[in-house]
Amino acid sequence: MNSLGNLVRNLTLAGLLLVVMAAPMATPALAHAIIVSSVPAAGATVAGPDIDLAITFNVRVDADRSKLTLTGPDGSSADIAILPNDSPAVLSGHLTGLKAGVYSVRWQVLATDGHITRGDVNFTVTP
Ligand SMILES: [Cu+2]
Repeated sequence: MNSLGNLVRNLTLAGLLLVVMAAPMATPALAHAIIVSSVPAAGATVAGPDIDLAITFNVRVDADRSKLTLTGPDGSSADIAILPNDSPAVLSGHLTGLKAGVYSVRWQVLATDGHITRGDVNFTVTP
C-alpha cells in the first residue's frame, strides 16, 4: 500500500475511534438521576396541613422501584405513596395532616442506567 493509502486508512481509523468515543456522550438519557427541582423547594416554608409534593429529576425514573420517605419534626418516618403523573422524570405525592415544623423528604430513585441515587429535600411547614 502506498503512503496515500496508509494516510487514508489511518484517518478512517481515527474517525471510527472518534465515533466510538463520542457515542456515550450522545446518549445523555442514560444517566443516573439527579434532582433538578422540587415542590416544595429545598429550604422553603409552606402552609400546611396538606401539601402537594413533586420532585423533578434530570432523567426518567422507575417510579415502581423508587421510594419517598417523610420524616417529621418529631423524628418519625413514613413512606409516601407515589402518585401517577404525566412526566416520567417526576415523582409526586400528597402529604396530609402536617403539623408545624421542619420536614424532610428522603428520595431514593432508580434511573434507566440501573443506578440508584438518593437525597433529601427539607422544608418548613407553618399552620
Ligand atoms: Cu448512573
